[in-house]
Amino acid sequence: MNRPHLLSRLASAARPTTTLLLRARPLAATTLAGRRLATASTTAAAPAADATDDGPRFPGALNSKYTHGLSFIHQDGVLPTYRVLDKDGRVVDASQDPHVSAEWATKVYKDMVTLNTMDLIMYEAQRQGRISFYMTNYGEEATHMGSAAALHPEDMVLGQYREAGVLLYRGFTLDEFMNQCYSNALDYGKGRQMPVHYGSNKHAFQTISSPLGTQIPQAVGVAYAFKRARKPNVAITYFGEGAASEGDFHAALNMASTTKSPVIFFCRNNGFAISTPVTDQYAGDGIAARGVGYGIATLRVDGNDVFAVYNATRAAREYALANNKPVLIEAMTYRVGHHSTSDDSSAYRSKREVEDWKMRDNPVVRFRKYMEAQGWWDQAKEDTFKKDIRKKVLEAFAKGEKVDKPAVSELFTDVYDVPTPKLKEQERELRELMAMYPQQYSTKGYKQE
Ligand SMILES: Cc1ncc(C[n+]2csc(CCOP(=O)(O)OP(=O)(O)O)c2C)c(N)n1
Ligand SMILES: [Mg+2]
Repeated sequence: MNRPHLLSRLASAARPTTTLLLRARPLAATTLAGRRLATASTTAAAPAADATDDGPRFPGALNSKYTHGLSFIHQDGVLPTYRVLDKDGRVVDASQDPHVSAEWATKVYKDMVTLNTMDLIMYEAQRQGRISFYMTNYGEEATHMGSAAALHPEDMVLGQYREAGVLLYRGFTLDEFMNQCYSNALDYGKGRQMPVHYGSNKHAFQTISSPLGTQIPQAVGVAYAFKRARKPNVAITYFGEGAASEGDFHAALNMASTTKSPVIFFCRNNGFAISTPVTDQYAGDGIAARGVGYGIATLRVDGNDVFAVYNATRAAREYALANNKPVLIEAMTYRVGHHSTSDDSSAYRSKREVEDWKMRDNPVVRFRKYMEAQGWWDQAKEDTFKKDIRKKVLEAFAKGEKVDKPAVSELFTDVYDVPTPKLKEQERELRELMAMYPQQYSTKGYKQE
């Protein structure tokens, strides 16, 4: 007997018009709007349904038919990974070429190199004790730039923490990055957040928060509000495959699916949740298979391929807006750096494995090869740009380090419109302590009141 394929079963159980898998097609702008997404393959046989019967009509599965075959559903396939560029930067199928301009490609490439440069310098700064914490983005650059380039500047971003490139693409300046990492008086968060917990109203980028997964249901709320206001924008939420183990992830997917909210769930599957490899995180087919289970259009994509991520996000955005529905993208990649400056990944994975990934599939190198083949980039441009951007990052770094820390009084502002009696009491107590122990509570380097 044929073993039913989980996805095919789910697909065939859905209404004929329901679309489960988002399959990429050529991206001519005219064909994108209102496109009907491809359905999951239904070639694998499901247990024979009784065609003579109308079906049980249970409200929980209205279109289900009776069957006389007793068989459990097993997953026996793995969802494919959509890609456009091969490892040498060549477009594999011309129909998928997004036909970008030299200007588009140059910005994307330069932003990826800028991100690498900033990561290198800030990581070292933490090692030298100049900032308290940092997280690098090595290996995941294409997921940032490819997705950011496909969004509208007013689409709301709700990130996890390893998506600095999205903010960079949107125009957050090096100074703004440094002010946040130095928790100085110019930081929009007034120094109250850990480094890399960026946020910017101007860039429609909600402030990062440390507890995993909280941004995922929040993004559904944003998308639902957009829909209610008839605002032609989506919310996009980024999260790691580790965060997808949180209850919030599941609640969010179901909420988005049932409220029909235009949200893009963008999972960066980089193989690890700190030290826990994916093999210990789940036994199913990654995160994509979960989207299908919640009735959400889903696509797995090569996260090291800027074009694949770009095409996927662009199609997802158009689909979400045209249909008022969520989309899930699982971008497959590899976390090349340590989890954060608090981690040493050599304790749980071999250095050799990391080196292999760097050599075998580096998203920045892959895109550079594409650029070079177009005649848009060469070694001389690379050398000049790298030198120039390093100088700019170091200048911003030196500038950010010199700015005073926020005034002490800012510790007590903003949460409440009018400070509560308890807060006032705490401030009074703090000031007493500062007066009593001026050495220990020096305000040198802090903005004076
Ligand atoms: C609710 C909660 N649980 C645990 C943590 C600790 N923690 C921080 S990051 C992380 C791993 C997340 O992995 P993943 O979502 O895959 O993102 P990645 O770091 O790989 O980008 C964990 C367990 C946390 N911040 N919040
Ligand atoms: Mg991860």
